[in-house]
Parts: sequence; C-alpha cells; structure tokens
Amino acid sequence: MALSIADLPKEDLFGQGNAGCGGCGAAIAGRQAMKALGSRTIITIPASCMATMGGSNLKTTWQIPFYHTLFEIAPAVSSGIRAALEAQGIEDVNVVSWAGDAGTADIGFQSLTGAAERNEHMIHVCYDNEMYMNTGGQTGSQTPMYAITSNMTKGKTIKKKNMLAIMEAHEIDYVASASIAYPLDLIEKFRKAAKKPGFSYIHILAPCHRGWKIPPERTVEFARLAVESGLFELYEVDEGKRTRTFEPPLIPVEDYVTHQGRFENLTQEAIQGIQATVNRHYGRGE
Ligand SMILES: Cc1ncc(C[n+]2csc(CCOP(=O)(O)OP(=O)(O)O)c2C)c(N)n1
Repeated sequence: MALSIADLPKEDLFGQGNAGCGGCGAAIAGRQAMKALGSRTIITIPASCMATMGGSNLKTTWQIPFYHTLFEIAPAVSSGIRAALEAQGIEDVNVVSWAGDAGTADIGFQSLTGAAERNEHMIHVCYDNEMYMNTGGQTGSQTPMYAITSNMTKGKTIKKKNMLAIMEAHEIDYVASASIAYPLDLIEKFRKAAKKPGFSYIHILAPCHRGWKIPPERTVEFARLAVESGLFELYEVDEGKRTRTFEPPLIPVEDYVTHQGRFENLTQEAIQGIQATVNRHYGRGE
C-alpha cells in the first residue's frame, strides 16, 4: 500500500530551532529524510550550510549523533563509523553521510567514489542547491548552465555534471533522485536505501532561495516546477533496475526558469535549447 502522511512518525529528529534561513530547502530535506531514517542513525556532514545550521558542540539541531567532518571526507568518516559498529556487533544503525553538492560532486568526490567502490554499508545524500552557498554562492559542477552565481556574474557557460549517472556507474545497491516537493516519494526512497546491505546514493533537489534569487516562501514551489518541467527527473535505480517514480506533466521549462533571478540573463534561444533537451529525454516530438 502507498505511503501516506498519516503513516509517518510524529517526532522530528531534525529541524526545530535550526540556524538555517527561513525557507531553506536543505533543512526541509533533512526533516523529511529523518522521518524515514529514525533515531538509530549516525550522520556525518562536511563543511556546508547544513553543518553550520545543525549546530556545534553541545547544541545540535539533530536529535541523533551528528559528526561535522572536514569537507573532503564525510563518506570516509561514515565508512569508519560503520567499521566500528561492525566490530561491536551493532547492526541496527543507519550510517549516513549528508553533503551539499560541492561536498558530494566536487571537493568531496574522491571519498565518495572510494566508499561507493568498496560498497560500504551506508547512504550518501547529496542535497543539491546547485551552488556553494555556505561561502557565498559560488559556481560548482552542479550549477546549471546559464545560472548567475557570485563568481560567474554573466552566468555559467558549461553544463551541470550528471552525478546520478556517475553514481549509477558504480553499480551500487541503490541510486535515487528526490525533491523536497515530493516528500512521500523522498521518504519511500530513504526507507528502501536503509534496507540495503551496501551503498546507496540519494540526490535531493533542495533549492536555496538566496542563491536562486526567489522568494523564500516559494522554495518548495520551485522544487516542484523543476520536476514538473522534466528538468529534474524523479527516478531510482534499484539493484540495477531503473524506474521513473513520477511521470511529469512536462510543463514548459520557461515556467521554471523565469521568476528565478539567477536566470535573468537567459535568452529565448537558450530557453528553447533547454526545452529541446528535455523533449529529447522524454521522447517528445519536437
Ligand atoms: C578543503 C576546504 N575547502 C574549502 C572550504 C570552504 N567551504 C566551506 S563550505 C563550502 C561550500 C559548500 O558548498 P556545498 O557543499 O554545495 O554546500 P552548501 O554550502 O551549498 O550547503 C566551502 C567552499 C573548506 N571548508 N574546506
């Protein structure tokens, strides 16, 4: 039977009193994921907004053990935590590394690919706000083409690197994309990942209103428009089997990119180019 909101635990293991901006997409992702992971979870977080907003020393927003790691090493630290649990015969704990797009796809990539290759018993989460937000919104490999950032003020000139495809190529137990606008889909995917004996990777689109230059109260709405337009596909690769988990209505990509300040330089020609790429991906006639 399909999961419903009523089935979810009432307790919030992350979220209350966090130091994030109002309307922070990453904080919403954390709150949703913890509904699936539960209290028997240890989380490692490298340098990022999420590490900062989670607190430090004795005051953390996480109601579970939370380890703030160096930028490059969250999956390596999680691997060590899993080894320590195994040495003690403890089997009922989820071990999670939770990083931003830079901590996943750029500066944290070497430890991620190593842990995935070893098929460590853990979940790596990328919350993707498509910029380096904690240091002022710089461009990274997950920034989409044309987006204006603090260091590319005319817009990025190269494409977003496809991290989901890269992780799929590791042939790990489970790979999934998720969006904070589809909480039940997201929670279902975390539940599946938590049951796997090896490595899982979940990539969550979590808009940042500061970087995207959108009103804070519209964070979830833009996370939804990204999916509805087909630009961010919701799918999973479970033991090698690929399934789309939501069929998007394919609204025009223009409805997603306009009203985001970061795309204010986008030309009609560029929008048509993006639309053609989406159409091709979904096999829609051009
Ligand atoms: C080795 C290293 N390089 C750079 C930094 C500075 N730094 C801290 S957080 C951050 C950006 C993190 O971006 P991302 O992982 O996308 O997470 P977000 O801040 O967007 O939540 C950078 C560059 C650092 N702490 N360590």
